[in-house]
Amino acid sequence: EMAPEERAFQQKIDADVKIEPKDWMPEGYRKTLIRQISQHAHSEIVGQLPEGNWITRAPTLERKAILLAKVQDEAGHGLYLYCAAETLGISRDQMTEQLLSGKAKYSSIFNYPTLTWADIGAIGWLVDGAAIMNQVPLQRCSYGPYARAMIRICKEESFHQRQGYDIMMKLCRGTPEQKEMAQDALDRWWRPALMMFGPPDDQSVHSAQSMAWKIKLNSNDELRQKFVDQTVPQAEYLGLKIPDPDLKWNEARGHYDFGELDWSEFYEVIKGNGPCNRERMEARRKAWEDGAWFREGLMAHARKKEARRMA
Ligand code: FAQ
Repeated sequence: EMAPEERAFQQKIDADVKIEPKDWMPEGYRKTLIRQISQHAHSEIVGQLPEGNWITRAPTLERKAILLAKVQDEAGHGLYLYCAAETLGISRDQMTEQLLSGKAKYSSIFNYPTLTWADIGAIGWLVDGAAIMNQVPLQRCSYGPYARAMIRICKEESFHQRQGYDIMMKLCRGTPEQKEMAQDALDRWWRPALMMFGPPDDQSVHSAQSMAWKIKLNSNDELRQKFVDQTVPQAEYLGLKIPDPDLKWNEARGHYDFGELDWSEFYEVIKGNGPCNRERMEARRKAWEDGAWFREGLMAHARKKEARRMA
């Protein structure tokens, strides 16, 4: 039995009326949004690390400038999303604490290493491609500040995706060694990219409630399937082979069938046992500690200004 205010709230959601920060909302809705938006923000921030690894080694000045701009965009997305989460009554410091203590997650994908330049292409093509697939529908999600943040973020993500595909094109039209490097990157990033969409629907604990609240508009498996269908022709155009012997067009379904993923690997990665989890968290911890003097300086300045105002 729903309380009257909760029934009114659900009616608004069902009618596609946006929920705004000062509107009444169930505690579970607020908590779910804080969890998802903050984890999304943390993903953008941690997501700078694998690519940042290649800024100093980009093959040309132009590639370096593009990569630098992309990584800066990710910092911007993170800050945007922290602000959206703050409208729900949590502070950025609290979110950072939750990340550093391991309570808040960030996307599994950023716990894999970037071994060659082709990985920067594969990340743009596949990781940003998956991110867009997930984020375009979120532009229509029920929470106003999150939906609006997604609009600009999606525009930038589509530039990111194209720069990645452009790197892959260049490598695939290059020497045999370059093409091999592109294939190797696809081989390593394909399955982790498919896991970005989250566990299979029958193991997704939050999906049903989040979909009823329109915090999510599609299920994890729906988006994963859409991503496979979109990406297979792109791989064919590059002349690369998707590393899945079970991948096959299914005429009756009108979709590609694809092989079962190793979900034990996914759960290990989100528990903290992926190839780079420790390194990533260490980098974030160091950034937080190294920034302490600056935060203290800001606070001291604010106190001085306040004291002057009161005098
Ligand atoms: N990694 O019940 P569900 C980017 C967790 S894009 C880690 O299905 P939900 C751009 C989940 O949190 C990447 N954990 O969960 C970029 C939950 O655990 P919890 C970020 C995952 O929330 C590109 C548990 O498993 N995008 O950064 C993952 O309904 C290139 C059960 O799962 C977003 O965050 C995972 N892959 O659905 C940046 C988009 N999947 O929280 C740099 C917004 C699931 O109870 C370079 N988020 N879990 O402890 C979402 O759409 C959803 O949160 C899902 C998960 C779809 C990720």
